[in-house]
Parts: sequence; structure tokens; C-alpha cells
Amino acid sequence: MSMLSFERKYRIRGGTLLGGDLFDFWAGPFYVGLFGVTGIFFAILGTLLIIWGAAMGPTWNIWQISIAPPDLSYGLALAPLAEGGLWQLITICALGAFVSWALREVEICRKLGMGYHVPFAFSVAIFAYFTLVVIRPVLMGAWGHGFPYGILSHLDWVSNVGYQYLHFHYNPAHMIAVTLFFTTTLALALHGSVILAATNPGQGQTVKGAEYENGFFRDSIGYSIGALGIHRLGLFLALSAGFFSAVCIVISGPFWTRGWPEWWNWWLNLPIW
Ligand code: 07D
Ligand code: 07D
Ligand code: U10
Repeated sequence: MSMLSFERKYRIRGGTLLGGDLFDFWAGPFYVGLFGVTGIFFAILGTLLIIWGAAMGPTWNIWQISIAPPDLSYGLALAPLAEGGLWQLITICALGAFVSWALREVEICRKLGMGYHVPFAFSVAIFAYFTLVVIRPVLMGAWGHGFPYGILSHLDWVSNVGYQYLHFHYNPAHMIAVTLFFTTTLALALHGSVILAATNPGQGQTVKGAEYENGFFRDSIGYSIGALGIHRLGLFLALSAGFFSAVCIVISGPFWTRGWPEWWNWWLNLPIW
């Protein structure tokens, strides 16, 4: 079935979570839905608030624009717009847009009769962001612990927060997250390369099937995880990377306030020495 006739076949009403038939239609290639409308609403409003913040100065340089969270002295209260209130509204818009996007994905999965794997995966990214700008600031008692919205300023925040704990590489959950990120790219490189090697072998040669892919890994490393297995593994690695990232930042401050190298003293303090 060609893509166009497939779309004609499945693009029918139903499967919405909220809003019934109201926004159950497509605009060009995009499914709209109630969550498409709320998503567009929050995205446009959030972007306008960022532009408003940029207009307050001091720069229009895209790399240097930065919307800072409130000063720590405001604690968990609302701040005036020019002093972090904008950051608070933008955070609400960002969460509104991300959650709308995830729910719109759920509605599309329901229409297609697919599993909810994609919205589940995106939810882990939202969870990492939510941890950075809501869970950790709330646990530490001030919105000022969130990161500023700016391309370079958010890098300054990562560096500053890293050095507050002396040497962030010694954070054990950061180690696990980094290892998972690296393993994700290794898995994707192995998968991408073996699929291309088998299905795009060069002119005049026959396309190879799954037994060749399995054969390659059994010959080289003694085991093949299989076609379905590599996708399960890839999803697991990537989601675990995001999850352990959230863990590594939420324990920095709320549960460990000293330098991360010091955390490893438990090893030296073992009675066996
Ligand atoms: C390729 C999918 C496309 C998405 C893109 C991002 C915007 C922001 C907003 C001017 C893989 C679109 C960007 C809409 C414009 C304004 C106000 C995804 C792909 C192309 N970061 N980060 C980047 C975000 C955090 C860190 C780049 C967002 C944490 C480091 C881009 C968030 C920490 C480095 C960006 C977020 C952190 C970056 C490329 C949210 C820990 C870099 C991103 C909402 C996670 C790299 C100048 C990319 C860079 C980079 C966006 C959060 C660390 C601007 C939207 C606070 C160390 N980050 N980031 O390709 O070059 O992602 O920075 O949480 O080195 Mg970041
Ligand atoms: C938060 C992004 C969510 C995005 C969403 C979607 C749009 C729409 C629209 C394109 C989580 C946004 C969508 C805006 C765009 C269109 C149309 C993803 C998020 C919802 N670190 N470190 C991490 C490494 C050091 C430090 C994570 C490596 C130093 C701090 C990861 C190194 C110090 C924090 C990681 C290294 C330090 C981190 C980031 C190496 C600094 C965090 C990935 C090789 C001196 C952050 C939850 C992530 C974290 C984090 C990797 C070095 C500090 C594991 C490889 C030693 C303070 N670091 N780091 O979390 O855990 O993605 O955040 O040196 O806060 Mg680190
Ligand atoms: C994978 C795969 C696989 C494939 C694949 C892929 C994974 C099996 C079969 C997919 C992979 C790729 C294509 C590779 C490249 C991808 C990446 C590297 C990932 C990064 C991607 C990007 C950087 C692209 C990002 C682009 C995006 C997100 C699209 C942006 C679109 C929009 C903003 C529009 C969204 C639409 C919505 C929300 C609903 C519809 C709305 C409209 C069309 C607008 C009109 C609005 C309305 C009708 C509603 C009215 C609005 C209101 C009332 C609000 C108004 C508010 C005001 C304030 C004015 O595994 O192999 O191959 O391909």
C-alpha cells in the first residue's frame, strides 16, 4: 500500500483522549487534536515570553540571550516578571507544550493501533527536564536552582553546578548515565552499520537477511541479540541514560551537599581494611 492510500485508510475519527471529535482532523501532514492546539498555544506563548525577556535587554545576540530564574531569596514564591517571573511562566509553558506533545503522540498511537513506546520514551526526556526545573528546585527550597534559558548561559549553569560539587565526574549516578549514553551510541553504530551492510551491500550483490546479521555477531562476538532484541536494548539504554541523568542531578544538593570525590570515602571506611 502506498503511503498516500495508507493515510487515506487510517486517517479516520476516533482514539482521542480528550476533546472528542472537536479537533480530530489533520492540517497538511500534521494530526491536530486537542493536544495539538494546546501544544501550539503553549509553544507560541512560551516563545513570545522568551522574546519579551530578550527585549528587556541587554542583548539580541542569539547565543547570549538568557532568561534567568528568580534570585534564591524568592524561595518558592512567585517573582516579579522582570526578576524571574518570566522564567516561571516560560517553565509552565515548556511543560505544557512538552506534555501536550506527548499526549498528542498517545492519540496518534491509539489511532494507528500501535504501542505507546514513543510517548513513553519522550516522557523520560520530559522527566529529566522536570527534575532539573521543578523537583530539584522544590527539594532545595528555591526556584533559583533551576537552569537559565539561554544557549550559552545554560552551559555556564551546568559548569557552575558541576564545580559546586568539586568534581562532578565522581558522582556515581553521573558515571552510570555517561556510560549508558556512550553505550547507546555504540549500540546504534553497531545496528546502523550491520543493517546497511546486509541490506545495502553494493551494486550487483544480493540483499542479505536476518541470518547474515545474526551470523556476523555470532562469528565475531559469539552471540546475537536478534532483530527485535537490538531495538529493545537500544530503547532500554537510551531511556536508562535519561533516567540516571535525572538521578545524578536530583541527588546533588538534596541528598549530597559536599564534593562528589568525598562520597567515595565509604570505600576507605569499609571495616575490612
Ligand atoms: C538534535 C533534536 C533537535 C533539538 C534541538 C534543540 C532550542 C533552544 C532556545 C534561544 C539533541 C533546539 C533548541 C529550542 C533555543 C532559546 C532560549 C536533540 C536534537 C536542535 N538543552 N546542552 C544544547 C536544550 C540542558 C548541555 C544544544 C534544551 C540541561 C550541554 C541546544 C534543554 C543540561 C550542551 C540545547 C536543555 C544541558 C547542550 C543542542 C531542555 C543537561 C552542548 C541540543 C528543555 C541536559 C550543546 C550551546 C541537542 C550546545 C547543548 C537545548 C537542557 C547541557 C541549544 C531545549 C540544563 C553541555 N542544548 N542542556 O542537539 O551546543 O540535543 O550548547 O531541557 O554542548 Mg542543553
Ligand atoms: C533535560 C532535555 C529534555 C528535553 C526536552 C525536549 C524542545 C523543542 C523544538 C527542534 C536529559 C525539549 C524540546 C525545546 C525543540 C524543535 C522544533 C535531557 C534533557 C524535554 N557530563 N553534568 C549530564 C556528561 C561534566 C553536570 C547529563 C559527559 C562535568 C551537571 C549527562 C561528560 C561537569 C549536569 C552528562 C560530562 C558536569 C550534568 C546530561 C564528559 C561540569 C546535569 C544529559 C565526557 C563541569 C545533567 C538531568 C541529560 C543532568 C548532566 C554527561 C561532564 C556537570 C549524563 C559525557 C564534569 C550539573 N551530564 N558534567 O540529562 O543529569 O539529558 O541533567 O566530560 O544537570 Mg555532565
Ligand atoms: C524513525 C524510525 C524509522 C523511520 C523514521 C524515523 C525514528 C522505522 C520509517 C524518524 C526519524 C527521522 C525523520 C530522522 C531525523 C530526526 C531527528 C534527527 C530528530 C530531530 C527532529 C527534528 C529536529 C525536527 C523537529 C520538527 C518538528 C518537531 C515539527 C515541528 C512542527 C510543528 C511545530 C507543528 C506541530 C503540529 C501541531 C502541534 C498540530 C497541528 C497544528 C498545525 C499544523 C498549526 C495550525 C494550528 C491549528 C489548526 C490549531 C489552532 C491553534 C490555536 C488555537 C493556538 C493559537 C495560539 C496563539 C497564542 C495564537 O525509526 O524507521 O522510518 O522516519
